Amino acid sequence: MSTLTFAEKIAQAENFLPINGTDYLEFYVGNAKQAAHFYKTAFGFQSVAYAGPETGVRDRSSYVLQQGKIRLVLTSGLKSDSPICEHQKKHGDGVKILALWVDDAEKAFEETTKRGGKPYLEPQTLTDEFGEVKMSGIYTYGETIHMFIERKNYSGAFMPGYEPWKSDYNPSDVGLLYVDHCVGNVGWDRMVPTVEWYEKVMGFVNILSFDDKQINTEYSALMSKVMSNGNGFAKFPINEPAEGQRKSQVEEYLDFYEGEGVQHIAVATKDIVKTVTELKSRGIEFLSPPPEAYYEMIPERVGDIDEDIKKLQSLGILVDCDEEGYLLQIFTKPVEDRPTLFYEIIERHGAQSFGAGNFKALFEALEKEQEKRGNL
Ligand code: TYF
Ligand code: FE
Repeated sequence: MSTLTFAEKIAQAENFLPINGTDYLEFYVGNAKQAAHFYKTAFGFQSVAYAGPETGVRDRSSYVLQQGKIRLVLTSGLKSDSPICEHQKKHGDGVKILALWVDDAEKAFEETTKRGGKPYLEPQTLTDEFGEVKMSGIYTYGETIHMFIERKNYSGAFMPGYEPWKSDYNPSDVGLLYVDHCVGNVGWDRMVPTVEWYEKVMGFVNILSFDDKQINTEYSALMSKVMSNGNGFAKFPINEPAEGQRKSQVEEYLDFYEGEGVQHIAVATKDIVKTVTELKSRGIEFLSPPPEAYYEMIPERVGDIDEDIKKLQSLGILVDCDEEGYLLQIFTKPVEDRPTLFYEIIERHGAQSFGAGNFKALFEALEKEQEKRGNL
């Protein structure tokens, strides 16, 4: 065990790219209109803004949704020759852009590209009557993009080009608050270069690592390293497949996404029991709960927790702890037909880790699903 606390590790990050948090996550999907309905109905997101032919944007439609600080943009291309449609054809629905809120989008672009970041979008200023938004972007793993968004005092719905989306259909939220972390799956032998890329290009630090010996029980083998920026507001764990008895879950992802990409988005709640109860009632499917014995072990493995263990068990919520506290987490099944993107719901009580104590229980449940798909 390392003697540094998470705060001490994070403080070692470089400071050339100050980040205030996640600005938005943009998905390229086959049918943004229906995807928006799903995220409203099932996940409780609220309608915020729209851009498309009706607002003068010819080649795409984008729906902006929000819950707490989490902002999603769901985008579809409108013609088969659109790069958005090409992306969707290859990868299926998936996360294209992890947008970070920065103070200076131009400096973010300069600092990262001079360290080797591959340009995606040169710095641009978008203006309308509500102010201006500056943005720039670079490639990270696969075809995934980090966009840098600077919005000093922009007062419009989302950004220039978008109009407020006033909908008569407004299902209630489910208590989701902010993006806790976004995990990327990379290919064989791509972990080290990707970690080095986050260190060199973004100034991030590696705060936690799991090698295949820790994660490879008899279950899906993988390696994982968590990268964080200097204030912990941007955390990107990176997974690489590892050789095991069975096909790695990361490899299954790579096969079906046809490349590297975002594996899961972890969203925080203050009341996981309430959030998960609500999500289930709206049709969100979660991985099957671990066996009874898992819950019997919690008092000795984790110690005292505020929640009723029976309640956690009835919902299949997992519990883990580290030196700084405990956390509660649960994972959805993939939210599309390809076994690619899924969600994690997480409630932290001090713990800054990612639930390594749950890997065995979690991967057993994951593997059950993988087996049903015939991909072991
Ligand atoms: O973000 C994490 O590292 C945890 C654990 O397929 C995890 O949520 C790792 C791999 C995976 C699912 C969860
Ligand atoms: Fe996670």
